[in-house]
Amino acid sequence: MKEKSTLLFLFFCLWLTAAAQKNPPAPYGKIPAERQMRWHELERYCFLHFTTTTFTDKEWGEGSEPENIFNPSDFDAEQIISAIARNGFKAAILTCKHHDGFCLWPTATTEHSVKNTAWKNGKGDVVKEISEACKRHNLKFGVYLSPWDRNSALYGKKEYIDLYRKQLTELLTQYGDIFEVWFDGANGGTGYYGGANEKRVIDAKTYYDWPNTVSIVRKLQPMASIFSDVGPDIRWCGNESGYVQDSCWATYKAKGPNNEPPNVGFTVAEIGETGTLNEGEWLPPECDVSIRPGWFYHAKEDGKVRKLNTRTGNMLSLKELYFKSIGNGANLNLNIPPDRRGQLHPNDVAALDSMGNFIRKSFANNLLKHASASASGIRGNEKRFSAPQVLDEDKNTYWALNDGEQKGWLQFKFKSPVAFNCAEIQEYIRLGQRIQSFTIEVKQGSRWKEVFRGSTIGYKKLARFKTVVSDAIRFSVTSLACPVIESVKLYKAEE
Ligand code: FUL
Repeated sequence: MKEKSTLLFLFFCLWLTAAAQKNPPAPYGKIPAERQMRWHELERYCFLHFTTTTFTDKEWGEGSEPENIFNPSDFDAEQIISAIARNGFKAAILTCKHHDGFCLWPTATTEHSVKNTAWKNGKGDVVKEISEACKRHNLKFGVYLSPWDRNSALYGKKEYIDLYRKQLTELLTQYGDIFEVWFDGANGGTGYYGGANEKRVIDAKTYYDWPNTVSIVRKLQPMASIFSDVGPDIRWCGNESGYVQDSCWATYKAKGPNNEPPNVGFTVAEIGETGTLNEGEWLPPECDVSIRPGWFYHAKEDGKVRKLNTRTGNMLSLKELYFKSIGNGANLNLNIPPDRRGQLHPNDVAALDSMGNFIRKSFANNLLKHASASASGIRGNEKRFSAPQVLDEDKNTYWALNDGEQKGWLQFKFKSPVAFNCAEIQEYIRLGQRIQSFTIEVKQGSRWKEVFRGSTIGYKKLARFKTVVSDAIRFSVTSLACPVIESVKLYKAEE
């Protein structure tokens, strides 16, 4: 009798396990919020650094610049935004106020703004014109508001935090939907500070009281993702050179120097490049990097704009930027600074066009559209978790294995051999980032030949290898929990 009930119980457990495989896998670890999902899908956008330093030829303004220094001779938001839009960038983030404290909009909080310039007789508003051009071109718009303000007499005091929050509130209420709010961690110390001309050192761990500033953003723009060294939605990638490591987790637990608690402007930067496995929050990296050596426009750098294929000094090429950021699961925030006219310089436009063309041509033709797909297994033997689900355009379908199966493969076959050199793989990250390692092999005669060995995948991985000609490709994974692959594509990218 006892044996019989044990047996029944065992069958019941087996049935329960089998039944569970009919359902989608449970999420693994931390997963993205909806606002972060929207942010991932943008992939690339442009930073616009523009302020008094465009006219003084400096990078960091001191805060003492007379307002009238800001005087673009022919500001043209349409010229700027149309160049960004036609090259496939999905948004623009404007330095509404940089460290010099000069506000590009007629704020009520300070006299140090466009309203006290001769530009447009003090009636101009760069934030308005850029945000409206973004709307016309169906781009999202984001704001950078430097916490460090070298102009304000209040900087360093409690009152400055109130002023900063008022400025943020103006930006978040007067210019439509904001997709990203960018909090810079730089705090250099010395400044004009209303004429005091002194060094003001703040405690980056406490002074800004970030949680209360974050709640203003949440209240006024709930779908905006907030960027900083520590998130809460997007993390700094840890460098300004435009890359994350090949092995990169969207999850991230920041560390402060000397094991102190981390904060904005107070982290061990390198951890941003890799993220942290099984630790911290879903905090994917953004690579912010300039198309020129500096963040602001300087005529002397006109010959140093990044090139598509070759490095400029030690600056990565535009192609490298693309593959080392987006190709490793990060987003790319490529800075392209307006010049003294208030337009993008022709060299920068040409560079942007070359990058846009490269991406458009390289990724226009997904060769797997003509392939058949099979897999090492299918979760619950359900069609909705089968191999062909990675080939459709539906972002909500995927291939998955049974719980407990952490290794598996997908195989794609062509009717006749094709030439290719780049695979694009996406995990279904709404259920977490799972893949720890993978290989890509191609069939050569009767043997499989490995052409790529990689680590993480996450939102997107671009695996590049030497052009091969083959009629079959196998993608094998090792996963932290059963693999959940949303899409696999194959391209012959331009060399
Ligand atoms: C840094 C700033 O100091 C640079 O000027 C630039 O704005 C860059 C994006 O962030 O921390």
